[in-house]
Amino acid sequence: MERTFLMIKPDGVQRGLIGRIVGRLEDKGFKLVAGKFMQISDELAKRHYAEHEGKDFFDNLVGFITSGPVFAMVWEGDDIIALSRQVIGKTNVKDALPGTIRGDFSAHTPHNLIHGSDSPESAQREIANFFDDRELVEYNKTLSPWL
Ligand code: RTP
Ligand code: MG
Repeated sequence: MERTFLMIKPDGVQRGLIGRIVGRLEDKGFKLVAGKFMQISDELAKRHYAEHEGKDFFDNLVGFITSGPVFAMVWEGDDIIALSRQVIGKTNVKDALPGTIRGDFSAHTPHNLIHGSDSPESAQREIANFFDDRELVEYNKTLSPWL
């Protein structure tokens, strides 16, 4: 079982899409492990997006992600890192297919509604950036994961 860090960005919060985006993740069958509605500091934003430091869009990206509250989450499932990025859709809205969160709800890059970790290393780092271990809830889903 794999874990990933998913975060509804300020545009998703402002547009009132938290419920529908979380619903897509629940519909897929992923298991929610942690969730936190919060305002990201400048320092946390820079740490979260450290891989993009030095790129021309970095300052805009930090400004965007700190422009309002976000809904940070940890989810669990088999191959969830790759699978959740499929559910999310491509970074550029022109490439994000209908049926994906970005394809269905976003019309403007880089305001693409939700972040998803891109590798096990990123997931581990990003989860640790946002959550203490004791905030990750251990429980069994009553149904088998494939139901
Ligand atoms: P994310 O990290 O947010 O899940 O998105 P991603 O993996 O699909 O895309 P990534 O390459 O990691 O880029 C992070 C976020 O930066 C913004 N961005 N702007 N050229 C640009 O202006 C540009 N490129 C990327 C997007 O918000 C993207 O999601
Ligand atoms: Mg990324």
